[in-house]
Amino acid sequence: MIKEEIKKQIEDKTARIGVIGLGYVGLPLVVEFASEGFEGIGFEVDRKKVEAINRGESYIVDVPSEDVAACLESKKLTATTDFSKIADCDVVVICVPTPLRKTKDPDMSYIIAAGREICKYMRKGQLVILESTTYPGTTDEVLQPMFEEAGFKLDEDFLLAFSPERVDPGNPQFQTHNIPKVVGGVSEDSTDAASFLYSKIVESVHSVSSARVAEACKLWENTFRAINIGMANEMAKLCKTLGIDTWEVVRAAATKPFGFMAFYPGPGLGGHCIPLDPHYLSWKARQHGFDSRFISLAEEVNSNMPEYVIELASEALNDDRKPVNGSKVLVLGVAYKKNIDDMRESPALSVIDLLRAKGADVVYHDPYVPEVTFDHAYTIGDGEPLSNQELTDDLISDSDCVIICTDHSNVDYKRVTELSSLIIDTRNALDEDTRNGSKARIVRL
Ligand code: SAJ
Repeated sequence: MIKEEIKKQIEDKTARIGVIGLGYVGLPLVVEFASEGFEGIGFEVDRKKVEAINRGESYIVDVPSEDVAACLESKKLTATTDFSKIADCDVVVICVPTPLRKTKDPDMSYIIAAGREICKYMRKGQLVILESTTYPGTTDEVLQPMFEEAGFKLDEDFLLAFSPERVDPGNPQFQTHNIPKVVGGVSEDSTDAASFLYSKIVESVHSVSSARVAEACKLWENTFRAINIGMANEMAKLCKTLGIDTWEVVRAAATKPFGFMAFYPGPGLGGHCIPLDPHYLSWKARQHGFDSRFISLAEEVNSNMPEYVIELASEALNDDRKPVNGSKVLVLGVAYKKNIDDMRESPALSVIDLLRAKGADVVYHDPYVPEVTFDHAYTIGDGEPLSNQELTDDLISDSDCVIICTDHSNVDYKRVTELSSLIIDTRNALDEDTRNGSKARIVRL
């Protein structure tokens, strides 16, 4: 059985660690292993990423270039597009994307492609770990049969486990080493070896009984967020109906020191995880005839928020005897959440598209996002790209309505309230003093 041999290589750090996919998950991971004295080999299909790493440059916010350079210096890190080097690795960790198809079904193509590359170069004695977020059953139903069909026997020739990534890009407090790692193997030996490996780079490892438990754990974590954000969004509509300040209610509820976790309403659900991960769970559930209604309801509520924002803007412009059609609207902040430049699934894209479909003349200002493009398959407006406009006095005062979609910290909101006539604040970006001193009419979620 190969478990003891692999654990010995891990103990004396002769184990060569291959990481497939050098994005916001894979690059921090391979650098963490290399920094701990393991030889790390990064596999990427994107040659530009490989060349950057081999020049000692990082393209991931949480990985300083100095760390990459130091690992190169110590000859503990190389990046390559040559997947045949998988044969040299004792451990192979898969960190590839798991997007959704347009039909909201899981797109497993990246995991399958990585599995096929491993099959080509696999040899006896390797530990394979999947980190990409995916539905429960992927590791033992998709990857394990691939390796067995290639002639390898579990526990005798290879070990296989799942360990969810928990990277929170830009989070200064939690980085790879101090985020507890959940690990579940398709066999006891696999769980044991994979847990031992991660114990060398992470302060706390939580082993579970199977890969499916580990896969389900990750989806539970992120579905929890999507559903609670959905509840916050529904509460915002309910409070407005009752004439109650939503934000004041949440702030008050958050004083409860136990049994409550604050979530806040917003213009919708953005990012590369939360809008997508629950669909991996509900898709798998449907294969077994189970309808996960909370996931569907959260999706319905969250994906309706851009329309709700447009309703608020339309009603407010109507009060000024202005149709949306022909109105000048300034969207403030388009990234999917504050103080980052990431646009993936950003609800601001839907807000802009819906405004354009109603004939509004839309511009945006976002200090982090130089340009916005639209996927024509999804747009109902004209879908033309937009570029960031400087936040000049004229840009603000010329707008019939300002919609704050993302509450970046480095925007002078006081000036916006002094120069604009109508503001729709979807993020509670305007504090009480700013609101009280405002010349503009302010409508909040
Ligand atoms: N959002 C709300 N209201 C909230 C919280 C979030 O509308 O109360 C919106 C955000 O504006 C954003 C979307 O939901 O558009 C997702 O926000 P997020 O805070 O969940 O941010 P993400 O997508 O960066 O989530 C990541 C996740 N990390 C991983 O999946 C590894 C998530 O598990 C983390 O909990 C989250 O970061 C975090 O805590 O910041």
